[in-house]
Amino acid sequence: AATLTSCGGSETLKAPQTTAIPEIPAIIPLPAQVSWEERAYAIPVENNICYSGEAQEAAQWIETLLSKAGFSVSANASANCGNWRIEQDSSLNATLGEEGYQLKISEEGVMLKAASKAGLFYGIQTLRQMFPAQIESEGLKGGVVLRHTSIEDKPEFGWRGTMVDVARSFFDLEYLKRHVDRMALYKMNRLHLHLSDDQGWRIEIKGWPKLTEIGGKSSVRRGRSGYLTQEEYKELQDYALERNITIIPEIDMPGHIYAALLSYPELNCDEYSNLTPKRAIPPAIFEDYNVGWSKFCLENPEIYKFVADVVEEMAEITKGPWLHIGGDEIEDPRYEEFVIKADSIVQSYGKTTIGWEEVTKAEVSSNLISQQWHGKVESVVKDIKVIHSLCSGLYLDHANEPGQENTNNWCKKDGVSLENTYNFDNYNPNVLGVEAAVWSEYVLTDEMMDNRFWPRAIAAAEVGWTKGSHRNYDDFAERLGKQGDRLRALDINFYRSPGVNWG
Ligand code: TNX
Repeated sequence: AATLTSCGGSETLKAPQTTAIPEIPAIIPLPAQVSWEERAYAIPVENNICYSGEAQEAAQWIETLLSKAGFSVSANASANCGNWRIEQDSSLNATLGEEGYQLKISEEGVMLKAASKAGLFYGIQTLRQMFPAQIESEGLKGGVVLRHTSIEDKPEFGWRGTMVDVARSFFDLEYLKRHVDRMALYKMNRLHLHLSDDQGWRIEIKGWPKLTEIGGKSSVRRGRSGYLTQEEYKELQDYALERNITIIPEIDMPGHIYAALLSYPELNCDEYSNLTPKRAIPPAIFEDYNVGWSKFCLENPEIYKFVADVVEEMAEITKGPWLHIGGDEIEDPRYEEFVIKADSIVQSYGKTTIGWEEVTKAEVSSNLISQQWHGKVESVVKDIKVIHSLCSGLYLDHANEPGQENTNNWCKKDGVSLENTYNFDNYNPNVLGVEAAVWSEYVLTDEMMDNRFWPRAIAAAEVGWTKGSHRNYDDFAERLGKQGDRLRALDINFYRSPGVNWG
């Protein structure tokens, strides 16, 4: 029990750790319900993790956390034996939902409960944010004190994503894993990869090898080329799934397709002659920025063989239920016919189609998901589900502040500020959630990609997780500033957004 605290600053009377009550932690995203008490729990030197149900993975994550913090740990598959108790119990679904959790810190230790692996994982991310930032880098030598608390938390939206454009400039497996780690810390759960575009093709397709042999070698001017092998894609996918993140692959069709046309000229109508501007023979790579000029030869039924082959291989290597067919920025009388056929091909391989909002001009299946980017398309299918990526708040290739170089500005001339991202509010029952996107025409290095995503993606994470009525920008900015140390410890090249005290 806590005993003496000295008033006179005597050297000999050292207050026991349990009396030092840590500051209220700045958790992001803000939990649904949380109460902090004026008491502290000092983690003992030796720890015993007990778990029940399917909580072994969660026990391992806690073990990792505790060892980074300098404690010794043992784990047991039995319910009630130690100071760390983790319980997976599917019947909690009724109260906590698929991704919710309950976390209690008291004099007995730490108790974490959830209906699923995902919920346990998120409880651990909350806990992780209560530990000092040094656990993210060099680690600690013990002495961690947690504040007593009782948290009951679950997300507002099931879709909390980011999109990385790996097509204009390539971002490799190693970077994407780091990106996944950062998303996980903020409880994001969907990673959309824009795998093909005019400037490059980034995923190995075994039946059409030139896609990567030729299309994988180009990029936007000064950008990076390359591609993911199917093995690398699967490795990333498993790494992400361990962190409750599902990969959504996008093959953008029937426009934004020049890298495939370059690799297989027969997919184009009459050699290259119908392309404007003409990309004539011998096939020249496209490293420019303009969009909306390339397309498949939509009169040629052969293109559907290509679509089916690519969709089949992507469906085979993808564990999540979704395939994204792109569908943006193209005018053609046969566009709608293409979208309907591509949607049914995707469904025939057992997946649900996602497309950029233009696809809903066509009479697509009602389970197709529309990803809105400018919110201007009047969908012909009623009650279609929507993912919000509205460019005015969620296109993070736009400048952090007016005048930032190497950014797009077509949606908002002055850029997309942290507050613009945070204040996104456009709920209706069809909204599945939000996705923050970075297009890579001008994003050529890992450091630049970091700078575009962070910290604005953290704002998007809170928008996806925390109810609108609980959110307040000033409060968010204050909590965010307190995470500055953690972002630095994680070696993230984040943009020091103005108005935030980064510490
Ligand atoms: C629009 S919005 C695009 C991309 C560009 C981006 C640049 C959408 C679905 N497509 O092709 O990279 O603008 O900001």
